[in-house]
Amino acid sequence: MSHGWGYGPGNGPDTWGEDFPIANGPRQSPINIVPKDAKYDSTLKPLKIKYDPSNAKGILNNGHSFQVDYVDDSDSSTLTGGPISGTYRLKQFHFHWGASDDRGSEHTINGIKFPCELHLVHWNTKYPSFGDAASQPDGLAVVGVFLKIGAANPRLQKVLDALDAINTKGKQTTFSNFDSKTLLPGSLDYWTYDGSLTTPPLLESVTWIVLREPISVSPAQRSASVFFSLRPPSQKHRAFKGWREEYGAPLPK
Ligand code: SG7
Ligand code: ZN
Repeated sequence: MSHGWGYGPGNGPDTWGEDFPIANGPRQSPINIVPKDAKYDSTLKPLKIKYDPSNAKGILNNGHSFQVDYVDDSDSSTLTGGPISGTYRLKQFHFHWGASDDRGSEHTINGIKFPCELHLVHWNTKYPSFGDAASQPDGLAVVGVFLKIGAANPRLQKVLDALDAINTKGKQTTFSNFDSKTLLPGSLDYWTYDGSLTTPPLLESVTWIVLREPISVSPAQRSASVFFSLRPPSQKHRAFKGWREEYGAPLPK
């Protein structure tokens, strides 16, 4: 795998372990979430999310995904509560799209894949920087949101409109005044487990918080991102290897 990791036939998830042995580690993500096996944990708190739209800085095509980056030099955009202790700052959000509507998400629910999964990445401010936090067991907290095909989602449009400007790897453009809280669903019910980054270096530093309620994206909006061809193909190799116990906040039946 000397040419670097990716999602193609020769450098996809099943090969990542060659350069990143942690791929076979004990807390690798993503996982298949089985709601009926999740244990209700009364000590889990509600999520508290405070995002300052003026912290949005730019949108970047990193070659694997596109991400919206935030200024993170103060506690103005933070995640607290839920399963985490202390304060985590928003660093960026990004999406994982599939090549077709029946795949794309990294996590699955009862084996079901969604066409897309949004990840909001936060780092623990008990460490000096994102880079330092990224290798610590309690360094990162990522909120995962599934996207389903349905009604057009006006809150996503500004992100999708920016994609034309970043259609090749390494391109970036300014992206300002965006409230990422508007991307979240109405309910903040979640499943949580201790996991990892889902791309190399696969560091086992992520407290995953996967929201139960998906948000919607219309077929037309979906195609705006598909031309982009940054979507991971199926994540079958590692994603659904095993089952793991999750701990959930109260979820309606
Ligand atoms: C995406 O997913 C990028 C990465 C991210 C990775 O490929 O957004 O971000 C950067 C800065 O390259 O890696 C360290 C990090 O955030 C994995 O993130 S994820 O586990 O939330 N999917
Ligand atoms: Zn991700």
